[in-house]
Amino acid sequence: MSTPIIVGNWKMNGLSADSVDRVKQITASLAAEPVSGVEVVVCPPFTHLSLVHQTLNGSTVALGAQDCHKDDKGAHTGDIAPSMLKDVGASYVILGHSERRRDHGEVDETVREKAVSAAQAGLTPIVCIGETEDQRQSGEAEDTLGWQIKGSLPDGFTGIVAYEPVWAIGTGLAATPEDIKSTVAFIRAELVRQFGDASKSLRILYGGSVDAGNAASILSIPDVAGALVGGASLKPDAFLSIIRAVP
Ligand code: G2H
Repeated sequence: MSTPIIVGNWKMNGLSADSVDRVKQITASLAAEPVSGVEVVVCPPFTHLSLVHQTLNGSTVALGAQDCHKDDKGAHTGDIAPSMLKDVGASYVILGHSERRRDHGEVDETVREKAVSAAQAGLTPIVCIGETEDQRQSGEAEDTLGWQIKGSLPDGFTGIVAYEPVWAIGTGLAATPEDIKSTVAFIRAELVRQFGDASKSLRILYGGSVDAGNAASILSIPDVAGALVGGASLKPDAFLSIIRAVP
């Protein structure tokens, strides 16, 4: 069985001192009461990456970024290359989050190109997929996920897939364990159908309003290998409770 992973997506929140303070609280708690068999990743805003990396200072907590460009250099004003993330100590990068698809018009093809470049730079891509409320209501959730898997994941993908139903993100209304179980089973079947048996070992995370109260029930769902946590990852106590809820 693959190692569960809890990823904190801090999104566009706080200043550098807030990120440093947060990571100090997380690492101090994990040093005092270590957890075994769980990977922990924090994904601060770009401008905090280097400082957070210095603050992690050899801790077991890994560093991730929230996006990268599809190219590794060139005339792309305001963008960040995968190798630049690697250079400041990142090991993971979140790609295709619905907020980037919404705010920056990212489409599956872009996400796939980014996943290729990220992996070439030595980063582990965490590729997000998920249906909107409209797609869910009109019975198109599975078709949407199928197309996103086909479009966003490159052949030979060895990263992580995060199932994040858009209607559950930041709403406080996580999907029910029953819904997550059946959708993750669909995603697994679709991965195997499209990419073959090698994709049986890919980790599938759930994201969308995971908090200290619902983490244990979500993380015990078969084939859910962890969580991508937004709002609750900004509160060290809540994030630590989620980490400690991994069965
Ligand atoms: C979904 C999630 C983190 P939240 O975006 O990726 O955010 O936990 O706040 O719903």
